[in-house]
Amino acid sequence: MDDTKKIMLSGIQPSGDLHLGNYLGAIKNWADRVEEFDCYYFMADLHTITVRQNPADLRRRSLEQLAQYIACGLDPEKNTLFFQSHVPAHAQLGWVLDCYTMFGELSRMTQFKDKSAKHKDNINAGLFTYPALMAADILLYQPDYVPVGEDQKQHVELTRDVAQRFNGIYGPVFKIPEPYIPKAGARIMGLTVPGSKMSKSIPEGCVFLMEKPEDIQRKFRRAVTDSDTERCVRYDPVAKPGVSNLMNIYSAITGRTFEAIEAEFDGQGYGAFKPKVGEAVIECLRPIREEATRILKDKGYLEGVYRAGAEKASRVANKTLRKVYKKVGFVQP
Ligand code: ATP
Ligand code: LTN
Repeated sequence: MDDTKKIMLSGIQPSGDLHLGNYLGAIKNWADRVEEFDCYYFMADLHTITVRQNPADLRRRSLEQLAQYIACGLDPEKNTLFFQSHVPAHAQLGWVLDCYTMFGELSRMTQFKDKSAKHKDNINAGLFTYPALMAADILLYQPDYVPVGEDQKQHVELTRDVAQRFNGIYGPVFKIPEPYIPKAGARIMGLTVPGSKMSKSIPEGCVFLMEKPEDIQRKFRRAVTDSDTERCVRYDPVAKPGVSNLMNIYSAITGRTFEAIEAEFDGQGYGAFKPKVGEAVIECLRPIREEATRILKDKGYLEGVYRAGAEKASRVANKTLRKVYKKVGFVQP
């Protein structure tokens, strides 16, 4: 490991199949920055049980997610890939940080408000204190950057506040991390409801990484466009949220600017544009799907990856945890 490299860390909950929003908002950026950073990416399985999960599905999805991380370009030789539950320091530091995170702060978290409205019959304590565990996930590795989609910015800001509070009491224990949010793709909206983010909870508007090409194309052909009379491809998220979202997807995949996309489809209607975006997405996801399917068959390989990942992650995480335990006054074992 090169100690001079900056550190990047992020995680995704294996609570559903990975989708285009996860890929463009988060994973693609992780894979793009591999050479520059020392990178840690994990499956946030501890977080998933804040919402009730079927155990067999959770286990299957967790392994699938690891295979998909690798297929998206996260080479396990260059990135530390692991399951959060395999590194006990997350839960251990999570508890400590629970005691340095305020009730009022947690009450303001948008994700808590959304999820408690969605799961009224299971508003458990873990759902509420989840951001303190996320702060622990991050701070254990002393990262410089946390690459996430726009919706997670609030949690990274809370992490910074908690780290500053802790450092204020005990001295400089934690590095203060920055959220790292992509310019294109930070907030992909649903194809059926362009007013809300693409999410597995609205599957008709959500494109999954492992989905068949014909299903992806069908979703794009049915994508909601706008009822304005102009009907031309122009970026205007307020007046034309549906088309602007498709442009955002196309831009994130092809690297083209909005002006270039407007020029490419000049004089053509939505009918020509939608399948073109569909095709670009299909071609982008095809190698990922094929590679993930191949990797998933090799359980021995996956096991090797996550064991080595947990070992490396534990070494780094335990170092921070020991420092924290000492600072707060626990007797050394
Ligand atoms: P849910 O479907 O329950 O809202 P999710 O699919 O958004 O969950 P998360 O685990 O919350 O999944 O997100 C994983 C990562 O993907 C986070 O960094 C998040 O910011 C990013 N992300 C999720 N959805 C989008 C989206 N629509 N656009 C851009 N980034 C996204
Ligand atoms: N809260 C995130 C997942 C997550 C995460 C993290 C992201 C858990 N721990 C640490 C970045 C860093 C989510 O729900 N998408």
